[in-house]
Amino acid sequence: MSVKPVDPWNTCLNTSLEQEDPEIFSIVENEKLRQWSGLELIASENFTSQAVIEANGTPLTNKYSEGLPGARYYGGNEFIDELERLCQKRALEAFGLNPEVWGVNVQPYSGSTANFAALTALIKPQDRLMGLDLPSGGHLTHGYQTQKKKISSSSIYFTSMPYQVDPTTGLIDYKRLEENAALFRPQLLICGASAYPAEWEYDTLRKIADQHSAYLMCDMAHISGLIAGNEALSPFEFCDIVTTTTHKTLRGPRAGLIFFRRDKGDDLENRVNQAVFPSCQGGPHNNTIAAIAVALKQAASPEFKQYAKQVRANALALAKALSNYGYKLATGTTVNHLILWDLKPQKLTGSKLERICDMVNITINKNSIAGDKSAVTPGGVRLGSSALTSRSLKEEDFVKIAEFLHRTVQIALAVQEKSGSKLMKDFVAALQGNEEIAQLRKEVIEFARSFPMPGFDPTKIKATVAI
Ligand code: DSN
Repeated sequence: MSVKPVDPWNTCLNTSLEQEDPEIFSIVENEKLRQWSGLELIASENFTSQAVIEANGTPLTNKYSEGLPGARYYGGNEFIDELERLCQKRALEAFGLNPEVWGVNVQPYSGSTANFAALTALIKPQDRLMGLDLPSGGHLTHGYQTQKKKISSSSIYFTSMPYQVDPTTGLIDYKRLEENAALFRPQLLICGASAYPAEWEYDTLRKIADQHSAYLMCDMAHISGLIAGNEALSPFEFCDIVTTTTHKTLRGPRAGLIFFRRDKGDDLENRVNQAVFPSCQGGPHNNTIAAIAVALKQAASPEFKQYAKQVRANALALAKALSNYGYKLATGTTVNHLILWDLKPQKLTGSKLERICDMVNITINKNSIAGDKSAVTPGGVRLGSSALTSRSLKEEDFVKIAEFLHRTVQIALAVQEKSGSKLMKDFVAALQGNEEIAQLRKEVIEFARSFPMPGFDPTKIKATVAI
């Protein structure tokens, strides 16, 4: 069969990104070079697989499919239905769930939208919810507000009261939570966090929720890969709703999932599905759903269990090595993929360590430590092991990373001293031209580039910058 020629004004439709848009192409290539040449320690990030990246970049992006498999608003969805059903099946399998007890909506665009849809499904505007406070390691979407401002839609549209960690232990104060819940009488209790290096007492949380006939929701985004790999307790036995992103420890594309109980008798299935579409979203991103399905298949494999185990072993090795240098960690250790490093004893802010780490190609983020006076200048940083474990680093490599981090802190302290000021601008000015930083950066790049890169071939990068 012969195919008719392309209209001249349409030739752009079949041209490669490199030819069609060199500007965007080079940004992508430069970012690949950055990812390969640095140590990625942001606890919420990961390096996804080539298969996930391929699925994400498919013509499935062309299709509208509002509704659910078998009940769509537009035609032409026979393959999209097959895709979404397969993704749902794999999501349940990855977490060992019985399809008679649990169902899942795989359409949320990401974690924050999944959470807002879950709140929309579970409670009414102005109803009361309790989530872990952001300065205690909780997430914005679990009801965060400050003294002056309701920050998240979860505090704007609902009435929120946080629970917190005990600043001396770094662990959730469940007793105080129970007492406060007795006064606040929440209709929804949310567990899950962005920066909590300890396990959750799901049974205690269920008991507190039951005292108020409240729903219990878990946002397992940070640890969903560990749960799939049986390296963290599963929240499913105790919760009514479980949400997650798919791109953190789960190592998929950027998206979200909402699991709902089918056996509760109050139609959570319909309420969640309606909340996702039409209440909060429009058409699902089918290319992303394909990529989630690929990631979930990988997450159910025996190899992924080994990965999850190694993620924890690496985080623990880093925690021990930092402790051996005398540093203070929230809770003193970690049981998962992340470490919350309290820099207050060093009299260094998290912002300063983040900035200097950027200069030596170590990517971390500043983070509040319980008891911090200001969220703008948090007293610590958060480190995570999931991304570098995907690059095949092992415990001894994380000990080496602790050494790099220790050297960075020492340089930062010397520079802070020299600048004669605590101001960030003076610190940044004093960092310029520092030879120790240049030397450390060289060593970090060499070390980072000695490990494989998931998702793409680092020898084929066509960067337009030198790193
Ligand atoms: N930004 C993610 C995190 O760091 O935990 C979640 O929104």
